Order: sequence, then structure tokens, then C-alpha cells
Amino acid sequence: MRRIRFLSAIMAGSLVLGGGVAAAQSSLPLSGSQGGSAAPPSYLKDEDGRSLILRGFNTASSSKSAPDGMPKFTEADLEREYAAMGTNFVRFLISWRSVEPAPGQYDQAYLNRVEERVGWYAERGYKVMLDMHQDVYSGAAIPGGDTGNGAGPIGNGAPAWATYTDGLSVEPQDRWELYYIQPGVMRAFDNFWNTTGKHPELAEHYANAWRAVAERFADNDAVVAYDLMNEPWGGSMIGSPFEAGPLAALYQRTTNTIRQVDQDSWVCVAPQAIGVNQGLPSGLTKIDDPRAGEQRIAYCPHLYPLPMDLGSAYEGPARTLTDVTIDAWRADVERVSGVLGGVPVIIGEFGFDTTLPGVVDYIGRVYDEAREMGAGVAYWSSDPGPWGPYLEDGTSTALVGTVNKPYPRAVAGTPVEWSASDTNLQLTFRPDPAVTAPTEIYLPQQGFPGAVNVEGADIVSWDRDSRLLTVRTVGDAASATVKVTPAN
Ligand code: 9MR
Repeated sequence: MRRIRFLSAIMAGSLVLGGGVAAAQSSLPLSGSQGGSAAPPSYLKDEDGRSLILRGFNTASSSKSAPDGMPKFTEADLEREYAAMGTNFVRFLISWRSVEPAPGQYDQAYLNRVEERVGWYAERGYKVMLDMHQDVYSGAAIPGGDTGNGAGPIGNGAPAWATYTDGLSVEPQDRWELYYIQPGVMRAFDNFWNTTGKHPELAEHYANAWRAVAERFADNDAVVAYDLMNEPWGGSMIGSPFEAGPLAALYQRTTNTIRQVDQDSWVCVAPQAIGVNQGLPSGLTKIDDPRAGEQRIAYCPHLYPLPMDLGSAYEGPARTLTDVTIDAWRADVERVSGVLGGVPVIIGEFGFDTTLPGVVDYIGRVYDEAREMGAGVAYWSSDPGPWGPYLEDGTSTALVGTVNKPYPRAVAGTPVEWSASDTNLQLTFRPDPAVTAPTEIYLPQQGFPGAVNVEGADIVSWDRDSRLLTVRTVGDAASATVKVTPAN
């Protein structure tokens, strides 16, 4: 109940702010779905210039409070994930406390451990987005904080030396999200954003910590994106004043700093989490990418419709409310993608208790939305348990079969639309004559056990072990449609 009251209060507050944002924005040029027809999606590109359709997991919550900052996720776990679901993407959690354990000192041994794991993904053709994770600012903000629910210590992200609660209280809470409105946690955020005027150095440290990460991964083709901050929260400043103010300023500063060492990776920005994750409008404003050539900013919002987050099944009135939430969320995501300059979208997190009724429909719906939006997906999370693909004992959940579907992974041009069933994939795209690498498609064993039929393109290779089909279109048509089915 306490959590419901908290979320209701925040939602009510955000609704007021959201109304303000919507009213303020009605005089701006419309883009995305608010303009009547959604702008065509744009995509992250791989080193061969192919458009990437990214499908994968967050890995993992278990790293948040681990002394070495590493997830309980082995190379064998990755092998199992690929074999079962054919993923090509990971949102890999890193943390400021691990990157910069003392002011100005960057832990190269930690970055070595991250790099080793990035190597596991790279060897298997994955792309990686590094996510500077935080929940309720920092473990240091919450003395002995633990809900006792088995999830481990509460709070992660910032190093202790960057945590200034100014002696304000942080009382034990029965839900981790409730710590966000504890006075000491709010003050730690206020000091980070320097809305107190006392800690201008913290944002500079944050940007420089990102530069240390980017320096390490600038030349690594597997690392395509940097998610600048997980689920930002403004402390005592919420809604569009926060998003257009200190949050946008931090994003701009960090982007500029990353570009001192890395010109090519995408910089991903997320809105205020509370409210926007539940479908309210974001007030985030444009970030300018100082790199030469096209902008490489992406928008990486999370999706947690309130009924799902509160543990409802996807049925009855909760399903109706969830559907309405998803519609509103998508319209706003497409609008913000336009505000940011028509940038690619990655759903940085969404997740659901896979033991609840309606799970297959809910997860299927979100993947459908992502497909239509041209958005990448990182499901929350790969950690064992009812929300993940595997339980603690290794049993598969309903997630595995729901995720394991055909999809185009890398397209030699710009995707226009695609669809898939268990035994069929159809992709329409505008071929880019400058791209010589073939289009790559993942086809699960179940629907494609043997030879395949391809219409509209020539087969370059079909590897039944990796389940990857590569094709090349012939001629110089502006548009190509490729259809793939199992051969009889
Ligand atoms: O699922 C995670 C839960 O076990 C932890 O107690 C909690 C606090 O660290 O974080 C949960 O993961 C959240 C993620 O860090 C941020 N987005 C929402 C996720 C689900 O609540």
C-alpha cells in the first residue's frame, strides 16, 4: 500500500507537470506520431554500415552491489542465451563507483573485467550498450539498507565519496523505490545535480568517468552505445524543469566529454524514469552531438506500465490500463525521438513476472511495438528468477519461447517494415549501395530446421548451427522485399 501511495503521489504530480509539458509543447513543430504520421525510424549502424535491429537482455542486476562489479553471468550463460533465443544485444550494467572508486582515479582492473565480458559478446556477434547504472543514487546513501527480500543491498551507482546526504535521514522502507523520496537520498541527488549550489564538481567527475570508459571502448566495434544514466531522478526537482535543466545539461556535458575520445559510439539518453516509464510525457530537450557528420544520439526510455509493475496479470482492467499506457508511451517516445533530432530508439528496459497470466501476450505486444517503431529491446533482465528467462534451478520460463523468434539482425540499408511468425520472415528495406556486407537474419531451429527458401534476394550463407542466414539483394532497386520460409 505504501508503494501504491508513493507511486500515486508521483503520478499525480507528474500528471500536473505532464500537462504543463504537453501544453508547452503544443506550440512546437510536431514530429513523430503527434504529427499525424510517425517519422520513419532511424537505426544504429554496425561497422559495415548496416542498420541494427537489437534484441537482448540487461545483464545483470547481480552486478549492482558485487564487490568486483561483475554480474553473476558466465560465458556458458551467454552460450545458453544465444542457443535458446538468438539474441544479438546486451545492455551491460557498469557503475560509477566501480569506474572511479576514488576521485579522479579510474580502476583499469575493473575496466579489464568489463572488457573481458564484452569480448564474450563480441566473439558471438553481439553488440553492447554500456549502462551507467544507479538505483536510488548509491549504496552509500542507505546505511545498511536492505529490504530483506533477498534482492541484496538497496542502492547502487555513485561512489561513497560522491554521496552527500548532508546528515538527512534515510529510514528503512519495505520497497526499494520508496527510498527515492527519503530526505537523505533526495539531498544526495540535489547535491549531484548541484541544485544545492554546493557540489559543481560532481557532474564534472561523472562526465570524466564516462570519458575513462569511452577511452577504453572507443575502438571496440562490439560496443555501439553508452547509456549515460539509468533511470534519472532529480531529487527535489521533478518533471520538465529537471529534464530540460540539470539532466539535459549533464547529458550535453557528458556527450562533449565522451567525444574527446570516441567519435563513433552512440550516446543514449533517457528521460526522468518515474512517470515517463509509466506513459507520461517527457520534457527532455535536444542534445547536440559535436562529432563531425550525422548525430549519434539515441533515446533509451524504459517501459513499466503501472499495473505490471505493481504485480498485476495482463488481463481484465489491468490489461486495458496497460494497453492505454503503452499507446501513450509509444506516442511520446516517438515525439521525443523527433525532439532529439529523429534519433534511434532503444527500449532500455521492460520486464514482467513470467509466472503471471497474460505474460506471452504482454511480452509479445511490447516486441511488436518495438518492431513497428524500429526500436532495439533490452529486456529486464537476464538474472535468474520469475522475471527472467531462467529460474534459479535453470528451468526455462515462458520468456524463452516468446523471445525466440525470427528477426533481421543487420540490414544492408534502411528497414521500411518487417514481420515474422515462427515459419516466415518478410523484410522490406531500402538497400544502401555503399553497404557491401550482406543482410543477416536469425531463424530459430523450431520453424527452420532444414533448408530455407528465399525470395527477393540471393542466399550468401545459411549456417544451421548459428541459425544465421545472410542474403544479398540483386540489382539497384530503391526498395527490396525479402521473404524467407522453410523449404519443404
Ligand atoms: O529487479 C531489481 C530488484 O531486484 C532490485 O532490488 C532493484 C533495486 O536495485 O532493482 C530492480 O531492477 C530495476 C532496475 O535497476 C531499474 N529499472 C527497474 C528495474 C525493476 O524494478
